[in-house]
Amino acid sequence: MCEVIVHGIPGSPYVRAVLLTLEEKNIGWRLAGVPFGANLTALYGEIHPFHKMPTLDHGEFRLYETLAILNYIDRIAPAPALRPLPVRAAARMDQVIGIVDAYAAPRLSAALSFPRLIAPMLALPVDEAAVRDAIDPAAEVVDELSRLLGGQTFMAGDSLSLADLMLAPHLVTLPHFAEGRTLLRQHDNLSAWIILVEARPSMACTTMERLLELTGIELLPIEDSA
Ligand SMILES: N[C@@H](CCC(=O)N[C@@H](CS)C(=O)NCC(=O)O)C(=O)O
Repeated sequence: MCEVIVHGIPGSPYVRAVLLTLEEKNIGWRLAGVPFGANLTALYGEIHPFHKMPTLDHGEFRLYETLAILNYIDRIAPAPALRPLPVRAAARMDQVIGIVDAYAAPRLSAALSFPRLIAPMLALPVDEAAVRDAIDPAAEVVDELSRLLGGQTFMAGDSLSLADLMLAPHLVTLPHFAEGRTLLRQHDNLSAWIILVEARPSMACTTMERLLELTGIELLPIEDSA
C-alpha cells in the first residue's frame, strides 16, 4: 500500500478520528504535523482549500472532509469492517457522525475542551462567561448521545464503527475537566463507553502527547511561537 500521510495539528479531534481509523485497520501512517495556527497560512491552503484539518494523502490521491476519509479507509481496507451492514445500524452510525460534525465539535470540543485543556498550554486567555454559556448547549449534545447509545455497547450496536471513532476524540476529553465531568454525571452509559473506547490500543497510539513527540511540534505560548 502507498504511504498514508495525514496533515493536521496534533490534538485536533478530527485528525485523531482519522488516525484512530487507520490504527484500527492496522494501516501505517505518518502525521505531517501542522503547528498550531499554521493551518491559516497560504502554504497550508494548498493542502486544504478551507484551511481545516485533516487532509489525507494516499500516494497521489488527496482527500479532505473527515467522513469521506473514514469511508475511504474502510473501503481500501475492508477488515475489520467499521461500517455495519444492517440498514438501521448504518443509519445510526451516519446520524452520530453527523451529530459530531454539526454539534459535538463546536459545542463540546471548541467551546469547552479547547478553553479548558488546550488554551492553558498555549497561554491563551479563557473567556469564562463564554464557557459558562456553553454548558447548556453542550448538555443537549451529551444528553442526546446518551439517549442514542442507550443500552448498546457501541454507538451503532454491538461492534465498533466509524461513529465511535469519529466521536471518541470529542468525548474522551470530558473527564479531564470539571464541567466535562458534570456533563457526564447523569450518563453512566456514556461514561462506560468512554472507558471502553479509551482502552483500545488505537487510543494510546494517538494521544496528543504521542503526536507532538512524533512530529516534533512543541506547544508554545502563542506570543513565543509567533
Ligand atoms: N467538516 C470538516 C471539519 C474539519 C474541522 O473543523 N477541523 C478542525 C480541527 S479539529 C479545524 O481544522 N479547525 C481549525 C480552524 O478552524 O482554524 C471535516 O469533517 O473534516
